Amino acid sequence: MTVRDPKHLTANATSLGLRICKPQSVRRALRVTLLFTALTSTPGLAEDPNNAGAGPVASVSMDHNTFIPSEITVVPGTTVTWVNKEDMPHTVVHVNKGFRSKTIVKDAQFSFTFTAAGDYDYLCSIHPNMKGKVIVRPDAG
Ligand SMILES: [Cu+2]
Repeated sequence: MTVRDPKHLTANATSLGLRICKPQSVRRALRVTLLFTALTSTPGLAEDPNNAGAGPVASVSMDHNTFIPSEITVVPGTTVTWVNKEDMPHTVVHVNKGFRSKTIVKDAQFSFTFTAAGDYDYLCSIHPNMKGKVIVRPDAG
């Protein structure tokens, strides 16, 4: 055997390894996604609308391309529910990526429970001029 042959084999093994590795990471990503789906659909978690009565609640309407009220102040642990009142579809997207709704059609809603104090600026990704803010403060209310 010449020196060149093992090198050649190594190169083959590497490309083979990459080929094997790729589906594995896809499978792992899928498993993580499934786990995440299972967790978020577990009753009792914040995003479950059935859990809305467990803590303080607040609601924001979406109408006339506006979040109403555009700014609300709540205590930590409050579940805020956005309800779309008009035919125009909207989304609720936190600018710092803490939460993000799917497209909310008329009469549909999205909820998020705010556990940490802070200012949460959000907008509608379909109409970026449509903005709102949730202020979470322990001394609110
Ligand atoms: Cu919108």
